Amino acid sequence: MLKDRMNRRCFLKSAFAATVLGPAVLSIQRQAMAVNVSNRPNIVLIYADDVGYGDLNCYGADGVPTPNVNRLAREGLRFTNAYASAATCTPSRYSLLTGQYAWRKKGTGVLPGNAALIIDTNCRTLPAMLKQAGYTTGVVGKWHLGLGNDPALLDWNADIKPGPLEIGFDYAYLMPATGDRVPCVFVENHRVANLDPNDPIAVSYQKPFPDQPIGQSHRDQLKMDWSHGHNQSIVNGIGRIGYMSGGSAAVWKDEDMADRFVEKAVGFIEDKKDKPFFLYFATHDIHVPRVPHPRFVGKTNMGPRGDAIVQFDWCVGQILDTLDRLGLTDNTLVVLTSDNGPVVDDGYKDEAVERLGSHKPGGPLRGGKYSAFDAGTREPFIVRWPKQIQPGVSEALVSQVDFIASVAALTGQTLKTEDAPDSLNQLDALLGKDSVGRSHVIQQGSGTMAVVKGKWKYIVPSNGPKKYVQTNTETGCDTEPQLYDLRQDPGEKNNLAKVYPDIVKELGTLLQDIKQAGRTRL
Ligand code: NG6
Ligand code: CA
Repeated sequence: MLKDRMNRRCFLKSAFAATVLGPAVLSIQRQAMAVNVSNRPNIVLIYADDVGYGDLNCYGADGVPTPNVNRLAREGLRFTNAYASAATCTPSRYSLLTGQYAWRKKGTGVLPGNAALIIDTNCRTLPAMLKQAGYTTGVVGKWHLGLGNDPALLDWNADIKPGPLEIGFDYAYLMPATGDRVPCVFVENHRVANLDPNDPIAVSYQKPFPDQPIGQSHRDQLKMDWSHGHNQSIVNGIGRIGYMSGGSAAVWKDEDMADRFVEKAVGFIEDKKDKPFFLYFATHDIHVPRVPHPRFVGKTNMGPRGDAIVQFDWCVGQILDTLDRLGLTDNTLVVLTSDNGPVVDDGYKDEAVERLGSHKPGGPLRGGKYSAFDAGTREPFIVRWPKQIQPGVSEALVSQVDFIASVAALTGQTLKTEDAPDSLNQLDALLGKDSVGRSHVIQQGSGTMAVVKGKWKYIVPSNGPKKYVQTNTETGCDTEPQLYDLRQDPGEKNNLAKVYPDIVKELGTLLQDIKQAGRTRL
């Protein structure tokens, strides 16, 4: 302990502290000047799945009508340099809720559907902190952070814990992992919803259940065929990752999932509206399998992927309409963003590739989901709070990992050193009062990492494959160092590493220092 403290003191004195931690020190000062607590807004965080930088109308997509997201952008602040922490789901969500970069903790990669909870129940998470600030906290939608203590002991027919209720949420209605992973049931608080005790659920990620048809051998039974993976249990006519049996009454219908989540989210807002509330609304859209409700089918020319974007937009509209109806709009902070960048073929034959046309899911950016190139983690990001935020566009550099420190400042909570170690108070940036934001941000791709500082982006050399052939993703991996000028070259085409070796060195050292420090915020 003492040694740790002394190390920290030495560390503080280093040149690194002056250059890198400068903004962090500032952020602590700002935190001390917390906004008037009596002004606490409700907070709704709409977290899309796999929506890319170029997938929404207000970010340049013209083949997809997204009037509700457009409304949010018109009435709020639309960011052009906002990042998820990672290019896949679990690590981004882990960082969002804990304020710690996921790469600091082992076991935070994409989780199977029966994984144990990866967030320490002693951690002061975003919901735990907001609960202390007097908020009622709820999560509806995709979880993908594990449940229970031990996959071998997890019983889907009994109380399922620890989970969201043990890390600070008062209410939870969850898809446990992903739409393409078993178990395909919703968990409400500690229990599988609608479970018939006479038809118990069993889950395995090792072996199929006897006599059960699986996607690998029974393709003729599938209503949507797989292109890679997704060939294990067949649920609702769709091959999944993992095996499950039983629980027929509880098994979801993919077509109804958006309606179910909206119903639960709206119900939460209606029930909790008299006190400040925090709703984390994590949609399944537009992750695979993309099976929107029939009323959205054909709303675009892009097939299920485009139609799923329209369904996502409808969900956003339902939340905004509910806030209007209840007179909550003015004093509710709504944040809309996505967990990682876009992917077109993520394992099902849903015509996403064939019908993409001129649509660019990553907009002008290179790469996509899984990638250390910018499309992997640069996300649509819109913040609306009519009472406090002037509508417009912000180029400030912000990261989802900052959400907890920023909201702590907003609600008058002080973070301790051990809380949310990588989260910086960017409240001023989120409210449009600071157009700069962070000095740097770290991006976690699937095979390598990158750091953005000002206009520069450095990708660490690695031996990973340059391309994931099945998803057609450029990963950003290369054995050579890569340096891009994001301002001149947002598509990361022109590697300047050999031209500016000093900048390569500086950013490499910055990344190393942040890794070694174990934290970003002082
Ligand atoms: C991959 C899946 C992909 C998706 C991803 C996680 C296969 C072949 N691919 O392993 O379909 O589920 O994991 O996506 O199984 S995420 O958005 O939840 O991170
Ligand atoms: Ca995702």
